[in-house]
Amino acid sequence: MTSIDHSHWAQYLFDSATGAREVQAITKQVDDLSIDDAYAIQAALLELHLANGDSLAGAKLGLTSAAKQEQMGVAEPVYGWVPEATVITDGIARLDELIHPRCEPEIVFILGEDLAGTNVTGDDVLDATARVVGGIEVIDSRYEAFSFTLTDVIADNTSAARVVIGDEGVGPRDVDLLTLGCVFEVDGKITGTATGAALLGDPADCVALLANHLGKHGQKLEAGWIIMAGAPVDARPLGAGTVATARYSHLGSVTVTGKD
Ligand code: OOG
Ligand code: MG
Repeated sequence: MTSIDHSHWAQYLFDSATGAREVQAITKQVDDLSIDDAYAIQAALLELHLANGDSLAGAKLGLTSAAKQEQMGVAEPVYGWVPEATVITDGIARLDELIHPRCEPEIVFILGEDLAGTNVTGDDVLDATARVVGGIEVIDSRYEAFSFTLTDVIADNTSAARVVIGDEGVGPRDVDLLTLGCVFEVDGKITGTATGAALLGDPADCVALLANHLGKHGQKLEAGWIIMAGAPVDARPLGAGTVATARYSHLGSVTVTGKD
């Protein structure tokens, strides 16, 4: 790790998110931001949210599909946190609290048991999962023009901003997660279709990657947490009046509406 001031950049991103004001990417100001530095900033950012009264609802992956990797120009999965205050229960994303939000479908694992260690497999994930539900994530990069490098987006908690979790769900072994279908519809137009296999071949393997990433840092995924496996299709802008619906083959439908 370098001499980068992690708490400074965490505060920078915290202020950007809470003030809904975009900021310049860190790598435009710092030459040598390593992946370890970026996760250290992310950890310090989470601490700021927790110190501000938030709690932890779960964790997430990003950039686990070819569609997303190509859209964002970053070719590696990333890991982040889901603070409780980002979980919205009325399906409304308030745009005055956000910068330039986009929405994307998510396959969400609700854990019934902890997942710890560094050798977690997709099978272990299915064993530890209570239910799989559909969701929509609202992402909102804190960076200008929604543009970033790998380490910028890691530091920025992988653009996490809001999430809507569906209330229909299935047991993890009651469906084939590889052929689970998702149709993403924005303002009545289908903008993307995919199956679960779009997520690095298997959504459960994605969650295993996240568990192993945390395991390396002495952390674990915890029972009761929600885990987003990553969007299987492109994210779309969420503006005032935008209505986005993700329709899943076995998980019902989830809708988010953008409101001024
Ligand atoms: C990074 C977050 C990606 C996903 O599901 O791929 C993500 C971004 O696209 O801003 O959450
Ligand atoms: Mg996502």
